[in-house]
Amino acid sequence: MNRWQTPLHRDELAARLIPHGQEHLLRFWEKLNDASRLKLASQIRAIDFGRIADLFGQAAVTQDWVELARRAAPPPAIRLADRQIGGLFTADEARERGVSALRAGEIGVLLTAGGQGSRLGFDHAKGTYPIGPVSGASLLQIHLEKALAATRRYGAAVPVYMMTSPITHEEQVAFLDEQDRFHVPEDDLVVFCQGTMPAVDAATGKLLLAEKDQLFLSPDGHGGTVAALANSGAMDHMHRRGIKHLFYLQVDNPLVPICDAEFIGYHLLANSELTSMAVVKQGPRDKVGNFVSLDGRVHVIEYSDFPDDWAEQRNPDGSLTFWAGSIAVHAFAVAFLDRALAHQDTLPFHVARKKVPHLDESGRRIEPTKPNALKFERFIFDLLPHAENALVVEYTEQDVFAPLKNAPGAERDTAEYVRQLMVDQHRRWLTAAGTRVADGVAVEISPLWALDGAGVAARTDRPVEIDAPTYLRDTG
Ligand code: UD2
Repeated sequence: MNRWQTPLHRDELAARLIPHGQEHLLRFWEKLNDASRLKLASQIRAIDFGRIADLFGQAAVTQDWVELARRAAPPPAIRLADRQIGGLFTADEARERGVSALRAGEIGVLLTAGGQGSRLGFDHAKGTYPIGPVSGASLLQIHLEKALAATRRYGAAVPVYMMTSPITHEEQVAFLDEQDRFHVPEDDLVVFCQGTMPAVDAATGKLLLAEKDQLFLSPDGHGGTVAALANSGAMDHMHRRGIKHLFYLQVDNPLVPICDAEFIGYHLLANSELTSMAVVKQGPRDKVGNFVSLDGRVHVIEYSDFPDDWAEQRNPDGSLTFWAGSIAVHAFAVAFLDRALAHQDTLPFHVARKKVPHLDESGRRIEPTKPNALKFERFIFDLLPHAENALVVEYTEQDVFAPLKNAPGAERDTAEYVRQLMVDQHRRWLTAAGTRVADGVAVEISPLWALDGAGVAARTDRPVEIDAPTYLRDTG
């Protein structure tokens, strides 16, 4: 008899569960084979039941966002208009500073790619979505080619730290292998998986079983990146490679100007530990987080938590007082992440009510029709109030933000919307450089052909005229 079959082993698990009222997790134990018992036991052992009980207890005490929002002011920011008139630092100074850090090999990329395309009706890891308007290139290809293009431009490697989730990890690793990791050198792409949190019944706080041998677990939010960087060894890799700052993005937005030298430059010149890219919200209810300043610290208040009357406030010129929308692009000082890790509980958990399918007492699968469970997630932007000299830098939305989030038919953020914004951007770059692009013709530029408008202008082999759908890329 191996040790997993001994009654003692069941007792040991029960002893862990009973004090927290979670012994129902062993309800099907007698029916499980060895492998299933092993699986369930290791999941139970990984859970801090005391913490889950605390989170369930706190879930009823909701954060008073209204009170917080009323104390908030717009965040410290480098606005586009300031940059035109010189401001704190000029755009040229910032670009120069950013370029020198890139040339010194101090910058890495942190890409969170744990999400699935379920909201899009795409049953795969979102990063594998073929978004390229002409090429059909995946989101991952576009991001990795940008990092590779930055490596070539600045003559120093820009390693990419890519976070997957348990549901998307194997698929994305296989996808990258099939595509020869888009030619990113072995030591310049570190793929690591984020952690999970159990879901609990919203009424009782009891953990839910997805299968007889399997807890219902879901990704712990993009705030889980910090712990996952450390647990996976990615943090050590960064230290070994001398990476001092990370350019952070989420996989769903192919317009992100990865390693934009000007953005990195502001972050460095301001001695900021965490700098965020912002766009001017088009309307008060835009579905982006709001950057605000509260008691001298920068915070993000999610769109769903921002009270309407406060979001609708306007300046005398008619512009929104709370103008700064978060597009989930940041620069982090690695030393700041080290400090955050030393205080593991820096990031709070947010509670979301969701529909979670599970097994009932008799082992029957329940597919709830309304939210029945609580899920717990950490958000990366909750690090902002802990950062010294945190800063927001304004960019023009059409240059930096086209996230793929919605299925066809939605007003924005659909595949069609994202492709149109990509084509518009590439057309603007070509037209500014002197190429004539016929009306209505789709044109797409591979980041390895040109990383940005300056890259397009520098191409001496740029076509004079484009009158059919074209994908500009290096074939050599
Ligand atoms: C996020 C921001 C919102 C705004 C918007 C911009 C939150 C809570 N809100 O809204 O303020 O900036 O993005 O696009 O973040 N991810 C993981 N693991 C996780 C959860 C998320 O890797 O556990 C990644 C995932 O790849 C996804 C991305 O983060 O693409 C964004 O997550 P989301 O789609 O849940 O966030 P959303 O659109 O509600």
